Amino acid sequence: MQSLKERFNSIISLQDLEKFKVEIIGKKGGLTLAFAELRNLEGEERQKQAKTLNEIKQEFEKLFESKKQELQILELAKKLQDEKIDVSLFTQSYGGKEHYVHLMIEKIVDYFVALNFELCEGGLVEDDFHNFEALNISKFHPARDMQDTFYTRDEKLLRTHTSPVQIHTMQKKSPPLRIIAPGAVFRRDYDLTHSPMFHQVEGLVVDSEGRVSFSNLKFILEDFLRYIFGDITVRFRSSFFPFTEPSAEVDISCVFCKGEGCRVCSHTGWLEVLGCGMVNQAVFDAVGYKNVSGYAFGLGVERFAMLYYGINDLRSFFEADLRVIGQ
Ligand code: 2U9
Repeated sequence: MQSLKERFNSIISLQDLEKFKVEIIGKKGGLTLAFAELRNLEGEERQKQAKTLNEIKQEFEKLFESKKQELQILELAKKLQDEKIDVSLFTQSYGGKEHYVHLMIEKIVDYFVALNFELCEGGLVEDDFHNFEALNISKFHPARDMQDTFYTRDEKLLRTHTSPVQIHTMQKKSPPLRIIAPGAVFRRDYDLTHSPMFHQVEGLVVDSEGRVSFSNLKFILEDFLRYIFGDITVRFRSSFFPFTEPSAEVDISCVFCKGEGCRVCSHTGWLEVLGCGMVNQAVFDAVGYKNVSGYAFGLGVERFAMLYYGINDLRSFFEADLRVIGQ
C-alpha cells in the first residue's frame, strides 16, 4: 500500500486533493470507517488502535494543509500566467494626455529654468520647523489657522505650502540661490474654489545683501505673467505674509473681459494671481544666513490653469473625467 506521503505527492490539483480528503476522512472515508470499527474492539487493543488512528489522522491533516498551500500557490501562478494581458492587442487606444495641472506646472517651471533657477522638490510630509517655525509662523500665529492641515501622531504634518523645500535647500547650500519649487500642498479647506490638495509653485532668490531688490522681483514677475497670459496689465498691492516683508499681492487685468469687468473678476477688472515680497530677515535667521537679501513669490497652479485654459470649476481637475482631460 502507498504511504500517505506518496499519495499526497501524486496529487496535482486542488480538486483531486479535495477528492482524496473525502476518500480518507469524508463520511464514508477509510479513516472514518476505521474509527467506526473501534467499537468492535475492547480494552487495550481498542486503545492501541485508537491511538494509531489518531496519529494517522493528525499526519493526514498536516500533509493535507501543506499540500493545499503548495497547490494554491501553483494555481495562482498559473492563473496569473494565463491572464497575462497582451497590450499589443489593442487596435484603438485613447492615448495618454497630460493633466492640465502638470502642463501648467511645466509651463511655469520652464520660464524660471530658462532664467537659471534650480528646480527643487521635496517630501509631502514635513515637520513643524520646516513648514512653520522657520517661516516666521510661530505656534500661535493666526496664519496657522488659515493653513490648518493634516497632522500625523508623531507630530509630522502634510506641508501647507512648498516653502519647506526652500528651507531645506538653504540649510544645505550657501547663497547665492535661485530656486523654483513646484508641488502638491495640503490644507483643511473644501469649497467651490478650494480643495484639500492643490499645487503651488514658489520661487526664491537669495544673494549677498543689497544685490536683490524689490525692483528685480517686480520686473521678473511682470515679465513672467506676460509670458503666461500675454498682453495684460499687472498691478502690485501691498499685503502681509509672515515670511516676507514688505509683501505684495499681484493682480493682472482680467483675461476674460480685458479689464472691463465681468463675472469672473467680480466686476473689478482684476484677477489676483500671485503673492510675493522680500524675504523676512527672521527666515534668514532661522537657517543661519547672514548679510543676505532675497525675494520670494508663490502661486496656486490650479488657479493659473483655470484662467489659462478657461476652466470654471476647480473640482473638474480632480474628478478624472475623460471629457475634461481629453479636451
Ligand atoms: C521662503 C521665504 C518666503 C513664498 C510666498 C506667497 C507670497 C503667496 C500664495 C499664493 C497663492 C499661496 O497658493 S496660494 O494660496 N503664496 O502669496 N508665497 S511669498 O514665500 C517664501 C517662501 C519660502 C523661504
